[in-house]
Amino acid sequence: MVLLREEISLSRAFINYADPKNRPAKQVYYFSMEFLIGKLLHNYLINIGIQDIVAEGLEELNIDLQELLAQECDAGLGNGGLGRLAACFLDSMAFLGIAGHGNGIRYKYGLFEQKIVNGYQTEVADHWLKNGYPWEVRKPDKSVVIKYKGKVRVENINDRLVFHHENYEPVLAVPYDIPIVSYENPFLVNNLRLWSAEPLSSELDLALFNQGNFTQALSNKSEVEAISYILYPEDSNLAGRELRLKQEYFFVAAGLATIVRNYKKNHGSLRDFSQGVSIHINDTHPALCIPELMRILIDEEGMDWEESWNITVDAISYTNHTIMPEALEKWPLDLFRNLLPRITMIIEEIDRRFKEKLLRRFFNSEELFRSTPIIKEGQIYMANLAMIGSHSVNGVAKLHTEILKKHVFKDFHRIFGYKFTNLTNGVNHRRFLLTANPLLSELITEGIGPGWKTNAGELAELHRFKEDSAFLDRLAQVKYQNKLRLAEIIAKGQGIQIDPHSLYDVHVKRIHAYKRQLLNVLKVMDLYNRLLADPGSVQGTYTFIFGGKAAPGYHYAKSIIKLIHVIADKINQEPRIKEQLKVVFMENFNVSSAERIYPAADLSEQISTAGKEASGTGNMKFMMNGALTIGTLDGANVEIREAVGEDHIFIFGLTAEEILAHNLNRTYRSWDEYHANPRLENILEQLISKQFMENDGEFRTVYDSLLLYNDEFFVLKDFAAYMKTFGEAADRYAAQEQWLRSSLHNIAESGVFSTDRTIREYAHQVWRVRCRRMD
Ligand code: 26V
Repeated sequence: MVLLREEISLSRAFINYADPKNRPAKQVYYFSMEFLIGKLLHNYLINIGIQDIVAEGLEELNIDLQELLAQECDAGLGNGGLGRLAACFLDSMAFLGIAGHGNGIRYKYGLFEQKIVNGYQTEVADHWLKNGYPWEVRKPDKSVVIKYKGKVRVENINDRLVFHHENYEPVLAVPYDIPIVSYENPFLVNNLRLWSAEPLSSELDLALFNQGNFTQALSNKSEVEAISYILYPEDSNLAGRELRLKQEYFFVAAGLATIVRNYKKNHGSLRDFSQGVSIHINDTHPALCIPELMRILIDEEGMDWEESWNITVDAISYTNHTIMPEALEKWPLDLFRNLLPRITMIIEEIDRRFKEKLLRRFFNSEELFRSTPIIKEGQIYMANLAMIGSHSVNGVAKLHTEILKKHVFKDFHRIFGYKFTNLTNGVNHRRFLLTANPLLSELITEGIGPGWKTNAGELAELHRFKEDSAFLDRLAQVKYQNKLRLAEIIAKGQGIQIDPHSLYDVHVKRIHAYKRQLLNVLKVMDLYNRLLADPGSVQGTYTFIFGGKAAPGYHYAKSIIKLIHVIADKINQEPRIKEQLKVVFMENFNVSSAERIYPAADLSEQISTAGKEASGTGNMKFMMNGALTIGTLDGANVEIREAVGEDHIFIFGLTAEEILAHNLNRTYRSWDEYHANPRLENILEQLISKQFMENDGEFRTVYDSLLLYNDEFFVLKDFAAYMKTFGEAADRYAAQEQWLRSSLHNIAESGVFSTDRTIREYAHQVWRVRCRRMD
């Protein structure tokens, strides 16, 4: 590993950045609170192109490369989709020759490790740094002082207001750099910079220490270190805690300070800053980039408001990743003012000027005045700040962007229509296909050559083999081998024997009511009931695989995990059906286990309530690995259907529009579904039956959510359609050759979902930066 790092720095030495032709036109900085990077060694070996030679060398030393790879810790500095997308983007930016760097937080503890105890999720701290991390380089000389609290003194000097931030509490931000190596381009290494919080000076603590004030000395230190201590494990509910806001300002201020410092070193002045720098904010968590850049330009560079504002808006772009109202960030103004007094002043001024302009342009539209201001009723709305302070706003799938424009941000769309674009997500196909599925990758390369690795669109050439039964047989063999591998992992991990010939129906993602793992559970219960009542009523054998973490305080999601385990125990032990159905919950679903699961899946469950899942990216990873999707018309499922055609995907359920109409007109009554469907009625009663569940009414809240609270996520409404469509999928699977053809068809059409495509779109449309790798 040491050798590798030397190689990397060696490769850097070859580039003369002083030579303008080597200097990338523009630097892109991707600000994200989360980077779910997973393991890196395998990725490095593949990207540098030395996997085989390293494997051979290790063999001579009697070391198995796979075993070695397994030793690396999985860097889980993210919750789910948003964080993994950021990691895929870094890879594709490096591949395309964009000077694109990540900027985030070096959490001492990443996303908790999930341990299942008696069917319940428990959380264990993820001390991923405990044995050191070989890929990071600490850069203490590039540290930055971050200022919290204190007071702002305003002075009038020569008719100019000058702002002095005094009596602040300083925190030292120390960067750690992780190299992002480009695929097949050893000369291009980008940087992921993660910031760690440390007390500014040990002397300060020492002074307190020497006075005998030990407790105070230590508590100052831990208060500071708390900032980069832990990743918040909530991905859909903002607790509005001060520490989280501290984290947000921390990596924003540290990142911008170094960017500005570098830029000034190379260009002298900041006048053309936005021509040389793009700052992308991944959701609203880094939205403080807007007031912080304004602060630097005004307070430190002495620019006037107008010029600073133009530079800021021109440099910054924003991606929205969710429309769930409870995940849209808002903060109490008082909390803000106390923690970030100068930043709050700037936000107030941005808000004041925005309202002033609004009044001039839309003087008679009350609705606009109600919805768009940044500060309302004592709260700061971060999405509104992000909309107003950036030149580009994008959603992450076509449907999602439409919902943003027509509903969630419709008033902003009236004002800033020109800012809105759609940039459909992708996944890094070199990680989730080339690296994660070597058998399939070899088969593809044998069939169409290696070009798909650098141009995922070439996967379309696989269509040639649709009628080639020898090729389809080999595709089946590859899938079987991958299923066997997963069966072994499951047997070893939880002692459950699954049949690799059965249909693997896989539902892995964060556990959330809107993602409707419950709908899948109801399906499994129904199959179970039918099989018990009439053994011939269900054909085929099935393995239902679930996986995913629940936010620690999200009780409903935790009950769903328990429910899956109760049903799994019941089914797996039932002698009359255990040969036909199996249910497995994969503990601690993370990037590494995902890389084993996707290649082994037959059916990909993407069954969120239409309109709720912004895009989804697991759906794309499954598709690339030859799984067929059963899903609703939600997020990028819509575009997967567009790509493969409706014969090669199993779509069911209400559309986003229908759901909207039900909500608007209050026309949905979940009791009607209950009464209309005896099978459903039976399952629901089983949920609260002490005999059936063998517990004390533990799932009453789940039952109540469906009936007493009128089933907010339309689980019951979509149940019948889901069962019918699942039946169709099962029939297709039974007709193996047809299934294989569809599977190949999905792989062939998956190229468009590579982040290489997504990043090219960002580069052209948003960042206006050239890709050095030609289009
Ligand atoms: C939101 C919040 C809300 C407040 C507390 C902390 C916290 C942390 C993370 C988030 C982000 C949730 C948004 C998210 O992960 N969205 C997912 O983004 C994926 C990439 O665009 C997309 O595929 C998923 O559909 C979307 O749910």
